[in-house]
Amino acid sequence: MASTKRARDKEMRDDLRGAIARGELVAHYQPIVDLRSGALTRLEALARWPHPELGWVEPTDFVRIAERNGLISPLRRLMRERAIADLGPWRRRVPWLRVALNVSALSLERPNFPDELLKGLDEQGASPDWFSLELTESLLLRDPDTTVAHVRRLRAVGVRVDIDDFGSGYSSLKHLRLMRVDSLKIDRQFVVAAREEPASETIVRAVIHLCHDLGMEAVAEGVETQETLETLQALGCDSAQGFYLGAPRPAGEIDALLEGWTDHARGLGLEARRTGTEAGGHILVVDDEPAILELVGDVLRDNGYRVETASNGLEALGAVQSRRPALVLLDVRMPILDGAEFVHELRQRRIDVPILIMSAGPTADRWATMLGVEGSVAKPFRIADLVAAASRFMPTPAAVH
Ligand code: G
Ligand code: MN
Repeated sequence: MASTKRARDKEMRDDLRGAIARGELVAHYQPIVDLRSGALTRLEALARWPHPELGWVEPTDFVRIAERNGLISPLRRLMRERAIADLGPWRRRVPWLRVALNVSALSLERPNFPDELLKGLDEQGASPDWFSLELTESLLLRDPDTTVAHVRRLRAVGVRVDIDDFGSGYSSLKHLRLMRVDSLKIDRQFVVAAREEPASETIVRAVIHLCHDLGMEAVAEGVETQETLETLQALGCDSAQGFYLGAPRPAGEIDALLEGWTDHARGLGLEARRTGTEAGGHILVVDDEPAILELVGDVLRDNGYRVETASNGLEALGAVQSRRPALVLLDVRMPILDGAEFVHELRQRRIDVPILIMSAGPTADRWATMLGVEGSVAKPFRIADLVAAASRFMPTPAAVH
């Protein structure tokens, strides 16, 4: 028996080695969706191996073989090169789109991992903000110091780092104490069961809170029904992925997916905004803190202004594209797309709107200068200051009766 298994393993290993060398592995892509705006934010690249006898082989069946036989590095490289080549044209349509690559902790802790990744991007004319890495915990962190240093370095240059399958396997709370990441992907076993099983719902709710309290985004995987989607929205989950939102599909089908995305998202009951340039004569307030949105919104409305709100840069981008505001009041630190990225995206689209940075104390002015925007309002501000700032850009409208 054992020898048969060994022979089979050896055969698989040789087949895999050949397939990688010949570039036969392909990537399928699955959408990750922002639940507030309905925007498609990332595509997870999932390796698929078309085996001549076995049909499509899933990563769970070949990544382990690759890891044990020194094939993981060439496999990762092949997937990365594929993903960059595929993503380039897609980003022309959806400029914030990133591709998510799965990386095991074992790969990440290799000494040359960040250099190799960044050099690879550079060679293909891509930049770090094209990417997110999904850390899978197929092994315990053997060398936490190196892993932490690599995560920090990659995030500092703009690569997103997310923890995959959170709550299962070896992914643990300890890692969150060790390092900052962008999001936790809540393992699908909890998401699938959340509707029926109170314990799972409690776990999902708690992980969402944990994410928000640590300044991270919560992502749910394995969304298979409308009911689950609604539960996640009610719990304040930021993003989601799953067969219901979109199954993994070959690169050749992604253009059509992007093309029809707005209608698709609307069909799911998500508010994907259409683009347009209708002038709004209103103020757009952007902050991830609901209390600030409420307060600033109330003050401005009391002073006769019309107000729209958005809770991150991505939502704000959608809002600006559908109804051009007369002024944007912009927070800097926000999940998904922060204030600086929002300004950058506006410039790329040649959209010119006056912006005032809302940020704590002296940093507000520094941010405004650095981003080259009209000015700032330092938090905490007095109501009179806020109204005075707004009236510099929009004449005070008649008070609302
Ligand atoms: O753990 P990770 O998220 O990397 O796993 C990705 C795998 O999960 C893919 O192989 C994909 O086909 C599968 N998958 C994607 N969406 C769903 C879903 O909604 N339900 C289930 N059961 N599997 C999914
Ligand atoms: Mn993943």
